[in-house]
Amino acid sequence: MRSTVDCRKIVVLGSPNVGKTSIIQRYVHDQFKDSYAATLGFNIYTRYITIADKQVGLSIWDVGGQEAFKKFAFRYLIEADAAIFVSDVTKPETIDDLVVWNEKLDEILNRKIPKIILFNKIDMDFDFNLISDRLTESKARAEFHGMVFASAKTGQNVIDIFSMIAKMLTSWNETFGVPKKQMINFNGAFEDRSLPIVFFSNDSCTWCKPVLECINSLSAEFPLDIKLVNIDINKDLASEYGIQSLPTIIIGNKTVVGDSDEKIFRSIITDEFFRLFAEKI
Ligand SMILES: Nc1nc2c(ncn2[C@@H]2O[C@H](COP(=O)(O)OP(=O)(O)OP(=O)(O)O)[C@@H](O)[C@H]2O)c(=O)[nH]1
Ligand SMILES: [Mg+2]
Repeated sequence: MRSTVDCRKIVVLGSPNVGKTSIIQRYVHDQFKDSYAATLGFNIYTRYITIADKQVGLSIWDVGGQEAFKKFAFRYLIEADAAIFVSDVTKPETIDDLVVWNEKLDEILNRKIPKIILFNKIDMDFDFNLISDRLTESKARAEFHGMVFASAKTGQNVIDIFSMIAKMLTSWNETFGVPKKQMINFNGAFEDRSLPIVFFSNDSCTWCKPVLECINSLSAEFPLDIKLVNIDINKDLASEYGIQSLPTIIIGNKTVVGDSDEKIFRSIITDEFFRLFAEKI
């Protein structure tokens, strides 16, 4: 019997030691190992996920981060449907490698696919400032469609990475290179040239409050149309967007999961504002 399951290929890329294998192991087997064994070449994992009542098979390609494996990039990047770029929050310099991987991917694919930046190891001490400085200077920033702060060790926000990718794949618009569903137009926001932002939270999410304050403070600089969605009350909207962890913030067509800082939000808002409105101004 022929399988009718829709299968998609996701490539996981980034510097050595950032936790690519660990993130996949956490997602696929719910396991974590403290020891490090470099991935030689690449390994493929499979997991099925249900999106909008449809089963999607995710074929997850774990690519060894060592320099030598870049030479064979064509072998594993070809026909990728989505990419996860992994960086280590304790080593901001690992953001630089994402630009290199991204260029390789674009060169081989020659088309737009959903891309997510994953900041791993948030269970460790790290300096948000160093991350945001590096990210705002990096060319990789404007290229991604989602950003998740996660930990393979604790499992925090790991499921969001793959459900976000699966959702994007099912609503991907080849022409515009954006997930259609995320082009939200609340209260005529586009007509007013204000940037739509949807902030998913609930009453018990105390750590969501400073993040919301941070975004609110940016409305002095940018015309923002911020819609707050309490997921306990708006259950339908939360399930339509597949919200798993809080806060989840949709800014234009970019999604951010987890804590972030003002500088990162400012740079995402600037990117999205210009992408959506620049040619119309
Ligand atoms: N504290 C902490 N350590 C982590 C986390 N994720 C991975 N590690 C550790 O980081 C090291 C590298 O993890 P790997 O998953 O093997 O890294 P990789 O990116 O696959 O490395 P390459 O295969 O060489 O490209 C291991 O010692 C892991 O235990 C995390 O979220 N928190
Ligand atoms: Mg590995």
